[in-house]
Amino acid sequence: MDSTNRNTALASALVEELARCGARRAALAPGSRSTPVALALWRQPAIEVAVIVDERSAGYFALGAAQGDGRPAIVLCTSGTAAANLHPAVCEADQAGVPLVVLTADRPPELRGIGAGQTIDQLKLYGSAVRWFCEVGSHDADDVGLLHYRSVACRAYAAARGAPRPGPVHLNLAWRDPLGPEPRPEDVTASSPLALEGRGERPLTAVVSDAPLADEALVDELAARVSASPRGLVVAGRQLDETIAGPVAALAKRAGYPILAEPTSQLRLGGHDRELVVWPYDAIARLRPPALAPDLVVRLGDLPTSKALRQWLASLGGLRQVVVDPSFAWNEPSNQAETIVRAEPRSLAVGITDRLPGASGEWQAEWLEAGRRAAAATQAELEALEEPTEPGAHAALSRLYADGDLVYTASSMPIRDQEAFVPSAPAQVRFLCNRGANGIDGLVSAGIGAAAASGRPTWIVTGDLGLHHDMNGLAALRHANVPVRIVVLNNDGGGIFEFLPQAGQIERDEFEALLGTPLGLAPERVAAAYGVPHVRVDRLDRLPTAASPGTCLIEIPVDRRRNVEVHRRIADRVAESLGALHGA
Ligand SMILES: Cc1ncc(C[n+]2csc(CCOP(=O)(O)OP(=O)(O)O)c2C)c(N)n1
Ligand SMILES: [Mg+2]
Repeated sequence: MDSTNRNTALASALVEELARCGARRAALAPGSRSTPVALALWRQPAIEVAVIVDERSAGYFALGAAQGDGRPAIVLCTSGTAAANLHPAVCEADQAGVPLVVLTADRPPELRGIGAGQTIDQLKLYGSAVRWFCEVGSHDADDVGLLHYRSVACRAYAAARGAPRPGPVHLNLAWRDPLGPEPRPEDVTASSPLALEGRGERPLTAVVSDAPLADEALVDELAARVSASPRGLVVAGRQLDETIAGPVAALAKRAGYPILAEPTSQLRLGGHDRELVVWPYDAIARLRPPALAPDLVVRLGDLPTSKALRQWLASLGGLRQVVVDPSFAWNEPSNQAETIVRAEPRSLAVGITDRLPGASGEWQAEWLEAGRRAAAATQAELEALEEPTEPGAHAALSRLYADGDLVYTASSMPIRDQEAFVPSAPAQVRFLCNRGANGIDGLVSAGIGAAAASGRPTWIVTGDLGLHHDMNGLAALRHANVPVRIVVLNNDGGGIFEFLPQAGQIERDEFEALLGTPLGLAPERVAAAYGVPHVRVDRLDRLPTAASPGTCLIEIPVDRRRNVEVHRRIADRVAESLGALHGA
């Protein structure tokens, strides 16, 4: 603890406890009012600090960092609109269940609401988006004050990590002058060793919790349900736990259930048994083949992004859905789940697998054959195309993803095309995204934060408007000491909107003005502004040589309207190849 003055003592006690709880990373934006905490973070050897000027970017960087190393990340800013700029990342962290400790500096109560500078109402600023808000208070550095700061830090860390659901917490910290480390040793009046030093290596209060284990009766009952439903599917959407892949694959095998896995489920690619992974399920679901309609779905993670899959499952009247969600979210946009299971998924999968007799294999064979045909039809169509296309780009990129890589993918078309066109493969790749609140506003920062915290070579795959939205994020590249390859699918505007009914309902000039919004962005100039090498790839077969092994911005020029056409042609080709299978 730094006993230079009251503020240094309180701030360093808070940071000391966060470090003892396990915090290893902080993103902070500059400002005067936050100096006591900024200095404490900077001087705390266990915590690596990234200083990022733009608070929106710092918030997303911390969000990515928390996903990159699985620990709560700290983000700190000064008072005023700085704190409001953290709001997007807080919303994403809330809805995606990502642990963040948000520290906002504030003026003390006597300086609020009287026209003092840089002061807004920061109390409960993020509303219901945070797991816990605390107005920490302006204490003296006495026993009561220091113990409170230490205790608040432990509680904040625990609440962010998950009690029971991970997410953001917000501590509002008011500081009176002096904000810098001006010596006032008489300020520190605490005498209790616990208040002054805490517990040494260990946090003042360690909060011990774990996802609940399913009891035997529940496992029996779920296993009976799976046994009674030979036409079942495992459906896996975004989730962060790579260790469930093996047990879930084993469950699927014993049950005879195909696995429809979005890349962000961490189940589509990897070293686990992927024999039952059917990756082109988006193309299959568009056709709604009656022979492949399931009667039971066991779902892990979010519902996959594919609208075709969501709509097909929702249309199946008799379908029973079991959602495994240990984090106590209500992650059930279909409103049709029969059961939500609050239990640790690995041991649940093992328990169910052990109780299953084994399956006949006919059902899975039909699904696997459909998957093979859809994959072959997709590939044939992509190979026939000369120019780069968005589906082709994702397929080509996936061939470059190597063991240990991290791929952070933007909302809008990139996340959808990744889901539809990245084949299952053995490379051990971690897929992240901002699909809690689906914003396009912080992808570059989040990707770089994930790269910095994970130490994995990283691919950030974004649209051109996504790059535009977060080009400030490129400034954070200096905090990543691994290669970060930023792939920009440049279709000059919002390509996703071309797929909307509005595209056919309004005049083209209205569409371009209101939705297409071409900016004529020149990625090479954006890259140059931040000193990042830029390469444009006009033919996908040049991608492997163009993608340098180091940090770079790779621009792939594509066409929005042509993209719609390519998607339709692939869908038609898959329909033909599956039609033959199902006699349509
Ligand atoms: C912060 C935020 N603002 C607006 C939107 C609405 N929105 C969704 S997709 C999109 C266009 C994205 O364009 P781009 O990044 O180029 O990707 P593309 O659609 O071309 O694949 C917009 C504006 C959003 N999701 N998030
Ligand atoms: Mg675009």
